[in-house]
Amino acid sequence: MIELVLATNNAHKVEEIQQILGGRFQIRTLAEENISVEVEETGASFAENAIIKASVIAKLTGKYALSDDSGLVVAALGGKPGIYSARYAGEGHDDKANIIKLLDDMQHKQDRSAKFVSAVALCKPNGEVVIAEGAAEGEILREQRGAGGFGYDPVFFSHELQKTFAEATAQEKNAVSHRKRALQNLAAKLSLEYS
Ligand code: ITT
Repeated sequence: MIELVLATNNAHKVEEIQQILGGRFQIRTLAEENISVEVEETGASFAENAIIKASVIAKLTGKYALSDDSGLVVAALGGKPGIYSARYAGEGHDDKANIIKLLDDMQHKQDRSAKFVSAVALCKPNGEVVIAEGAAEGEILREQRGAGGFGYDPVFFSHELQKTFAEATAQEKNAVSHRKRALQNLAAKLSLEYS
């Protein structure tokens, strides 16, 4: 079975990706690889950042590396927080502060539409990269609902699930999420390549 290193420091992403990929790969985390790096996300898009993260980890490990760069794209905010979703309220990964800032910025907005976007990159040991994207449509609520998930999940009302991602079970979220769709699109690209 192919060893696949997940190029992320976000434990929630590890959990979701593991569930979505099932037992098809021998998944390794950065901790299991004894790697402790915070790769600087200098790209101008989700895809560019995903490529940067996967490439660094493939190089460090000599193995296949899979990364996810994701975020919330809000129409009424001109696409913000976008690639800056993790640090919307300032440096660090304070989900609570990010949600408070988002609700504050959206207070007087009528158009509540938003989407989660994920770009996933698979970097092969030879440095070759395959990239794919996925999205999930919904809207931003005026208050938080639910205790599951992570990040902006409590304020993201999924059109498909008719509840927030934080009210959904992990299985429900993983069936329609941006991350699931990106990984599905990646799998389709890879099977084309190997067919
Ligand atoms: P790595 O770069 O180490 O993978 P990170 O958390 O810094 O971890 P990103 O730079 O891709 O990852 O930032 C993504 C942010 O977007 C994340 O911290 C959340 O705030 C938000 N986000 C992405 N996917 C999400 C999801 O499924 N549910 C809720 N929020 C999500």
